[in-house]
Amino acid sequence: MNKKEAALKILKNKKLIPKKNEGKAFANSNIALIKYWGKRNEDLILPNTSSLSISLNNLGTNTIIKLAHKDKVILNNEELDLNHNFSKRIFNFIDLFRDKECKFEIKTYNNIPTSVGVASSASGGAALVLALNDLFEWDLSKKNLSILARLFSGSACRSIYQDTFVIWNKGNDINGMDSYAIPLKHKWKDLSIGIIIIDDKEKKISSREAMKLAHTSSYYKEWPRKVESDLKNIIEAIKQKDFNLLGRIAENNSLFMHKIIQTTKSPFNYLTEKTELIINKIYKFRKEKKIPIYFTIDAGPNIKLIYLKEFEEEIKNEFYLS
Ligand code: 2P0
Repeated sequence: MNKKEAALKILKNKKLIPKKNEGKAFANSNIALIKYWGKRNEDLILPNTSSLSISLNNLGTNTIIKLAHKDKVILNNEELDLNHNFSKRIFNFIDLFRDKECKFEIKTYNNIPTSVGVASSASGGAALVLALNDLFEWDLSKKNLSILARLFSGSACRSIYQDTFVIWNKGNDINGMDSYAIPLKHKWKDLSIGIIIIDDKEKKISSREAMKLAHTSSYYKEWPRKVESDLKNIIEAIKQKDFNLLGRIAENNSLFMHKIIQTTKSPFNYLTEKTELIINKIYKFRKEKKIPIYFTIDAGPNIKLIYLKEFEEEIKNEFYLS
C-alpha cells in the first residue's frame, strides 16, 4: 500500500467534495518524552519504535480551510508561494484525496515559532487533519484521525489529542493501520514544560532527513530495546507520580537519541555550545538547589525543561523561559 491508498482506505465511503465552505480546528503541540527516531517505511511514515509525548496545553496551531477559486496558503499572516516547501507539503497531502475541482485557501497560524524544534509540524499536521475533518464532515474516529495525521508527519499523530500524555504505538501492520496514537488515562496537572529558545532560525537538517541516517549509527541497534524499557518505566513513573524517575528517563532517552544523531555515517550535532552550557547549568541547579528539574531536547538546539509547578518561580528566576 502506498500513502494515497492508505489515505483512501481511511476515507472509504467518505465525501471527497465538501458541502460546507469552511472548516477549522486547533491542535496543541506535543513534546516527546520517549522519542520517535527512525522509520520502517518512509512513505507511510511508520516508525521503528513507539513513543510517548506530553501535550502543550495552549501552544499549537490554528487552521482554517476554505473552498476557494485557487489554492492558497497563508502561514502566520503571510501568503506563501505555492512552490514554498510548506505549501507543497500541505497540497501534496490534500492531493492524496481531494477531487481535482476543489481548490482551497488554507490559513494556518502557529502560536509557537516555526521550525525551532518545538514540533510545529506536529500541531500543524494535526490541525490540518482536524480542519479537513470539519470541512468535509467526515466524522472520523480519533484513531483514523491519528492515522491520517501520521501520513502528514509522524509526530502529528500524537497531536490529535489534548490529553496530558499520549502514546503512539508503532504497530506491526505493513500498511500501518495499527500505527496510531492513543491517550494515557493518567493525568498529572502539576507537571510543566518550559521552553528555552536558544536559536529560532530554521534548522539546517530536518528531522525527516536526519532520521534516514539513524540506522547507520552503531548505537541504533540498542534503540528499540531501550525505547521498550524506557516506555515501560516511564508509564510506571506516571502511574506512581514519581517525578524524578520520569525526568531521569526522559533526559536519558533524549540524550541517547542525540548520541545516535552524532554517530551516524554523516554525523551531525543539533546541540550547540549554548545548549551544552544550559545542560550543565541544569545539572548544577539540580544538584546544588536540590530542585528536581530535568530536560529533553528534540531535533534542534532548544531545551525543554521538565519540572513541577511548585518550583516554577525558582526555575523562572534561574532560566529564561519562552
Ligand atoms: C519526536 N521528533 O518524537 C521526535 C523527536 C524530533 C525528535 O517527531 O518525518 O516532523 O514528518 O515523521 O514528526 C520530528 O519529526 O518527522 C519528531 P516526520 P517529524 O517528537
